[in-house]
Amino acid sequence: MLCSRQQIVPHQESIEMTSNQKTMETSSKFLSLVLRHKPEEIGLSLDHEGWAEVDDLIRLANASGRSFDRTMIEAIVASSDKKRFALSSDGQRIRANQGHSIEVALGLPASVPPDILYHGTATRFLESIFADGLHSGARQHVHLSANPEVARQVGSRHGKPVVLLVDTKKMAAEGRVFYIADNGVWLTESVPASYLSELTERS
Ligand code: HQG
Repeated sequence: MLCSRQQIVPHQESIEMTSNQKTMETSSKFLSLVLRHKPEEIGLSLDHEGWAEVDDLIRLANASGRSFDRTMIEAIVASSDKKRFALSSDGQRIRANQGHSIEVALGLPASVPPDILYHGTATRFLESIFADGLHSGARQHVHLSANPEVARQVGSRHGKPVVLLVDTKKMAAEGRVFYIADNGVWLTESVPASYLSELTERS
């Protein structure tokens, strides 16, 4: 369900890009769209773990007017700054590593998080977050980062960034479950406000 605050913002664009980079960026956004959110946009089928057949993806993407081939897909998978996508070991299937709004079973094992993780958001969401906690909204999970700088970049996609400290040690001790995606992003169902504090110079 899309809440009013939930605008899934696609990847940030760099300021200067060559036309090749631009094509890769556009194609990567398209892959995010069909592998995380709307496979039906091109009639693609994902299995319950989120995998699509690469041959189907290429055929359907081309039928929808985009220029895709295996070389381009492999280049996007290899060059994605956030390792957004993974190919199966035989190279026949592809899926997004995380960030889905459609329900998929990523099959990630529960993992013990570091004592603290970070969540980047925008200042305009703070009041609501400290009232209701962090919710996954349109996505399947709340996304947390081990690195405050990465969290700040994630937050800046939504406005003036602010970084929240998440007391993951306490959450884990109280039985809350965490997963780490293949690209290092930490995932959890939700974060009640009592585990959150704002990262300041002093903290
Ligand atoms: C906020 C990118 C008000 C939450 C990144 C966030 C990430 C609330 C926004 C990945 C709230 C959701 C995910 C509440 C949460 N009240 N606002 N109670 N609870 N929010 O885009 O974490 O480039 O769905 O703070 O790197 O920003 O796409 O999540 O600001 O890993 O590969 O609601 O997306 O990866 O926004 O980003 P999003 P996110 P990609």
